[in-house]
Amino acid sequence: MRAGYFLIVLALLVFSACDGGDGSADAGTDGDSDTDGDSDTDSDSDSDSDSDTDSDSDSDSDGDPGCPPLDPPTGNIIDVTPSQVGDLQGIVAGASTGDTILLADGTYDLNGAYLWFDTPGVTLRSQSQNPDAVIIDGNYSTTEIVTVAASDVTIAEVTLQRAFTHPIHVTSSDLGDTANTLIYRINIIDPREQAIKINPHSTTAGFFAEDGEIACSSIILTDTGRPNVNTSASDGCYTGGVDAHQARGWLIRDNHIEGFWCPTGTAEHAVHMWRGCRDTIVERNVLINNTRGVGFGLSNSGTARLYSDDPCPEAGGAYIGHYDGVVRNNVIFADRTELFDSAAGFDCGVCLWSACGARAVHNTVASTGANFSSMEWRFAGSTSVEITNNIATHDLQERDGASATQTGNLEDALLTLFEDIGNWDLHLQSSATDAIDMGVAVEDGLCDYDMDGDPRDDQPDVGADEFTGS
Ligand SMILES: [Ca+2]
Ligand SMILES: [Ca+2]
Repeated sequence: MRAGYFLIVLALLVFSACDGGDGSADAGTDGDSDTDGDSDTDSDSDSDSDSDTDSDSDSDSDGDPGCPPLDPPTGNIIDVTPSQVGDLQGIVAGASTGDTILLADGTYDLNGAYLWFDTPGVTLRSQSQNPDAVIIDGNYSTTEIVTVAASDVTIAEVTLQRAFTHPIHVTSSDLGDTANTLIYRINIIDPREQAIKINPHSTTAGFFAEDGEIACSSIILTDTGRPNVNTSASDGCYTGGVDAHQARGWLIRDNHIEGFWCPTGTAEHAVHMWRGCRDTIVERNVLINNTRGVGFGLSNSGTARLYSDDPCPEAGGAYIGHYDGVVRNNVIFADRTELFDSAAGFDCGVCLWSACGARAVHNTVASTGANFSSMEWRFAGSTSVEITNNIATHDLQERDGASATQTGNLEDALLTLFEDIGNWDLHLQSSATDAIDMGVAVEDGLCDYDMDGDPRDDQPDVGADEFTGS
């Protein structure tokens, strides 16, 4: 069993145990969720992480590095215990490059304090390496729990819950880009707004948040947290998973993102890269019961980052929401009646709007209820994409004259192709002859491995799983 497989199965088991379509959408409507501080928690699933590591070590771009615990800290270590929570904001502000702030197990009630990282090369992580055991609680009074405004900052192996706005905000500064942020093996629970916001500090300075990684993390909006979502901002459901503006070179891999929908209004995507993002790789994520799965771009006009090397000349100057990038080996699944019955429903699995040169390869998009589209590409002129070897239980859909090259996809697939959808196991069954060996060969390096880290064979299977008979 490979690392990725183990991780996904474990995540599926844990998450299904706590939220497996039990129909309790109204469980949290009493609004008291912020009084106790723990109820939600559950989650974490991937925390275990099992160290398996193995990970096949290949150096290919899409090889699976797994989710092992972070390497031991080096350099200066600042030990902090929950009793020091009142000093934590100052400890972060005063940290020097190379420092690691090592949090002992327990709950850190910030109660309005915030952690602002404006010195490069500072790390915040748990001593135990157990993300479930270190809870940084914003109690819906802290706005942004963590702000990253300097390069080479790492946030790892902790839980961030109940931010009034964003649990993590990565932003450039007036001094320059914020590069190489690493967000690794964390839990984010019940953000009131988008869980991880990434954007420029200034619209005029020309500095951006670049080359970050979000990996092996769990980002969940629970039924308890959903009634607390900011409904006064755009679309009446101002929340989502990862929301990046004008960011280049981000890797978003091996995360579990779940529950981003509202009864009314439209939640932002589980992973949304737009306003001129570029070269994003989104791979091996499991996205469960969200209004929208992966989005590259959104509108066809507005403020967007431009690039001097003109990476999409074929658009002739049209507004571009996202340049290039790859969406591969993701599992996007919906099975909650409450989501289907919500105002926005399950809207789209992979949503490419004003996306120039995006490639969606070997994803599995499945749903037990109707959606608007499993995958869609929208807006003429600005959107030209490749849709290859995906499996979808519903439609792959062109909108508004967008252009796509479609090869090797299986559309309107039956749910019976999958191993155990009740437990969110979207591996192929041995009987899935509509899918096994039915894809087309793709170029080396584009998708050499599947969601488990299994190598693709000469006759690739459609979807995220290469069936190996296990
Ligand atoms: Ca095959
Ligand atoms: Ca496999």
